[in-house]
Amino acid sequence: MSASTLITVAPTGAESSKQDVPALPVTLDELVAEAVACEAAGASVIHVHIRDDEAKPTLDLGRLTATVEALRSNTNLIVQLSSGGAVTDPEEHRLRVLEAAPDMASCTMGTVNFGDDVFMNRSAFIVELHQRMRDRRIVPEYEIFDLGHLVSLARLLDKHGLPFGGHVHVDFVLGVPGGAAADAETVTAFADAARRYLPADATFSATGIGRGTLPVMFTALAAGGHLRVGMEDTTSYARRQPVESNAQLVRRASEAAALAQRPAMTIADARDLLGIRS
Ligand code: KMH
Ligand code: ZN
Repeated sequence: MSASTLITVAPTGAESSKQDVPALPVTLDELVAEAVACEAAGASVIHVHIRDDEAKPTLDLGRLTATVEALRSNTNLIVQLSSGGAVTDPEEHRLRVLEAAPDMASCTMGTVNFGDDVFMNRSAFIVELHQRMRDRRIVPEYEIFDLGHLVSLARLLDKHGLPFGGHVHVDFVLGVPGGAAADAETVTAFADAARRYLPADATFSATGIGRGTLPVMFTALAAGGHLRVGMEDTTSYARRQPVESNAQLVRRASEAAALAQRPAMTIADARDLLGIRS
């Protein structure tokens, strides 16, 4: 078990609107300010979705490149761009995200119902993403929304080899309506499956959407996993108490990790763990 806890912050996502969630960082300035505060609170990775001038999700390459540069010049965080985007984004736009040269990018391991929508991830698309990331020396974080996605990842690694950096890190995204549940039993079952199917040194983080946030966080810590927190997944801090900022969620995760005797990982250790070359 890792002696410390990797904390990833996912500050924005593609699903919530600024009208519904006024604290959501949607401009570059808001994102950078949140990133600085989250780094100070113990985050080492930032999972990034960006918005356009109307605060709508976008995969505009110029904006993504400027975002990577701004995060690099204002923080030491490991910058992970979402290649998932929004459910409406076409595959070629999602592949083009890699041209913004992040340290990491997400790679979702299968199609999943997403509320009334479908988050489409064809096998051929996943292989293309995995290979292009390796060619561009980008470290993937494999997103696991359901148990079969772990089995698909094992098959991908078997047929197409390890990712750039040689380390396999997955993130259990639990509680999407259409995917696996955000509860303690699911974290435990997925952690067991990861041990069974993935390389022995593979690591996992977990995030629970909405009400599943706390059970998933505490179970992931107990099971030796790492944490993802942020307003992409969680917009209520407690009952009838909206989240004030992403740093508030990172602070809570850091406190929980310290209580579990696995304090927040330094960014240098996170780079070593994930196989990210500076
Ligand atoms: N917004 C979801 C459709 C990712 O970032 O890679 C996809 C998602 C996963 O959030
Ligand atoms: Zn995302």
